[in-house]
Amino acid sequence: MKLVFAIVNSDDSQAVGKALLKAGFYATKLASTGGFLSSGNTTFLTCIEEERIDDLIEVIRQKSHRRTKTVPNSTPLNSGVELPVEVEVGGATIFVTDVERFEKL
Ligand code: 2BA
Ligand code: 2BA
Repeated sequence: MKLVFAIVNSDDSQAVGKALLKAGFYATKLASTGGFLSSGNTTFLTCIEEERIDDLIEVIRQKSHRRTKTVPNSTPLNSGVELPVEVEVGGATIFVTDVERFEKL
């Protein structure tokens, strides 16, 4: 078994959650916060058989979209003016780890 962590933009998390359920995946949703933008995102944890990982990632890919966010620039110009910068965020950031043991009691 593998544990998939999928960090999804908050704007996509409802669509991702629905699609996972529709495709028969079990998941746990955690409310999380991006360290850089300090804005909310959603982390889906799914424990699944290794051979189903690609199907899971495909479902998440279809519902997650890349978008740009404008954020204040922490390094002001010589003039002291702080020009906002654009940062590209999402679709989803996914990590897969091994699971030593999986039980439902
Ligand atoms: P945030 O940390 O809020 O990052 C939002 C976006 O800001 C990132 O989008 C990336 O484009 C940019 N960014 C983040 N850290 C940066 C840095 N140190 N220098 C320059 N730009 C930076 P994504 O890469 O799509 O990441 C979206 C969210 O996924 C992140 O939100 C974070 O919560 C998570 N994430 C991404 N990569 C991760 C990693 N290697 N480990 C843990 N969490 C990660
Ligand atoms: P359980 O299987 O006992 O799961 C209880 C909670 O444990 C789940 O809450 C979820 O948060 C977590 N969980 C279970 N299996 C997981 C896994 N493989 N990976 C990550 N987290 C896992 P809910 O999602 O609210 O589900 C409540 C109950 O609804 C489940 O009880 C199960 O009986 C049923 N269920 C959930 N997803 C289903 C699905 N895709 N198809 C059919 N039944 C589902």
